[in-house]
Amino acid sequence: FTPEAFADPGAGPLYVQLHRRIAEAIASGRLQPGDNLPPERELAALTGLSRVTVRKGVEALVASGQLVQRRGSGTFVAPRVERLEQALSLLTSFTEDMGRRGRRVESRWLARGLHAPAPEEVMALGLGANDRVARLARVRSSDGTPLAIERASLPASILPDPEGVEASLYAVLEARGTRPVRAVQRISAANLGARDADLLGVPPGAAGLRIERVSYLPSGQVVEFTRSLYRGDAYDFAVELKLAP
Ligand code: 16G
Repeated sequence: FTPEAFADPGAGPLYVQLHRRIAEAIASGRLQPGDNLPPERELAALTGLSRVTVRKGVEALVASGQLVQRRGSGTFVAPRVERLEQALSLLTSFTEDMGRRGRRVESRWLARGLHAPAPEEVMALGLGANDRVARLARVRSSDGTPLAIERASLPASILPDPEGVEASLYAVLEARGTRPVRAVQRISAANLGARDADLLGVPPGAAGLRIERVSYLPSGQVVEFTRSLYRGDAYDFAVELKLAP
């Protein structure tokens, strides 16, 4: 652990600079998961910042999940998340995917309600002029680790009561006979902005996977238009390929 780990202070309040310098040292691998951070007093001496500033910067990194504090033994770089391999060929739900692995599912709701649709929702869902849209936005976690932010839009005719979805959306749809049977999914690379990174407990700018899913009923009616951001450090998407006929 060297002072060079804290090169280039950048701009902003001092504690934000410290936050950024430590976050960058973690992102670049100069600080490794499990590394012990020097005590507050030493960090202050190393960086030339006051102990109050150091404490604020470290607290912000603990809050965003990049550092962990263990009483009595100090502050550590958070352990790397276990990677999950996710098959791409089956139309499954997050709850089912985690259940199959014997993992717990937690969802933190960001928003849930009926709205006037945005133009891209009108397009994706094939809505009419007066149709409303049900929006469900949540951070999806498993065994305490946030893995993805999902923002689902459904026609209100399919989901008139978004507040009624407590856990699994697909379980609610299944019970009503409107579970999708087909979907088109698009995956692209993204760097996570500050807010999304914070929700996922990773440094701002960390690698993410943007996934868009449009799913359909057998009739061809669109059920959901879901935009998700998955943690790039947590997911491997796998698909089986067959020889072209
Ligand atoms: C998956 C789907 C999402 C769907 C959700 C339902 C992807 C990228 N997304 O996460 O489109 O809305 O499952 O999950 O696979 P739930 O039934 O657990 O609420």
